[in-house]
Amino acid sequence: MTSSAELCLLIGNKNYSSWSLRPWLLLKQLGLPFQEKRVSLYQTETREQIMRHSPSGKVPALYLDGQWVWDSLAICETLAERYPQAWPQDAKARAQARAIVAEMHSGFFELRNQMPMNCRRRQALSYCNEFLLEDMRRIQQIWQDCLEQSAGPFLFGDFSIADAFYAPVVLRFYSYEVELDQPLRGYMDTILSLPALQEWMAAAQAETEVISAAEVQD
Ligand SMILES: N[C@@H](CCC(=O)N[C@@H](CS)C(=O)NCC(=O)O)C(=O)O
Repeated sequence: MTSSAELCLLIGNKNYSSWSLRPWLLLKQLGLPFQEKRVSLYQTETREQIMRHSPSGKVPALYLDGQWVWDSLAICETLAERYPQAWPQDAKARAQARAIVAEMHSGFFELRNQMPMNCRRRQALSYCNEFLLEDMRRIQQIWQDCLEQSAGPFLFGDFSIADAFYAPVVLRFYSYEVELDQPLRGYMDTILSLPALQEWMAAAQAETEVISAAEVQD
């Protein structure tokens, strides 16, 4: 087991950094105390600050057991080796969770481009093209299937890495005022009411940097 005192998570702006939110939320839900090091993204000095810890030049990165691990999925998998409750315990559910996490990690480009995370936003898009609608449809199908199988309240019953990966989508749907029916609305409420997520959103509200949607690489 890792001594939690050694954990340090490098993150970007809470308002914009959807990748940072994933391991941050997982650490919180696992109940692991950790230090937080925040860099302000897309500034002149940003790359140099990140490169001190994360050779990819991207956040998030986690320091544990004397080494830095970068990339949100690699961080969550590394934590799951030590805290197996991070994945569903049933092997079939775990395989499905890994599949939908991989789908999130490597896809949904229209959603990322057209609905970048912005916790402070509260405004619907004026227009959605068919590609964005397709991403949104697929995500809703994923949530529907998982919640039907698990009966909730999280995608696989208990909170898992899958929820950490889809939490930024919940925030996007909330910010861009996407209306959903039950049980998806209930799932959004479950995520949005997590004390940790409330803490993240409050910190995002308090941030002062403003980054244009075109600059954010989500
Ligand atoms: N696949 C990476 C993506 C990380 C990523 O793109 N992070 C963005 C911020 S949310 C970043 O660090 N951008 C800084 C830059 O490109 O200069 C992960 O999962 O961690």
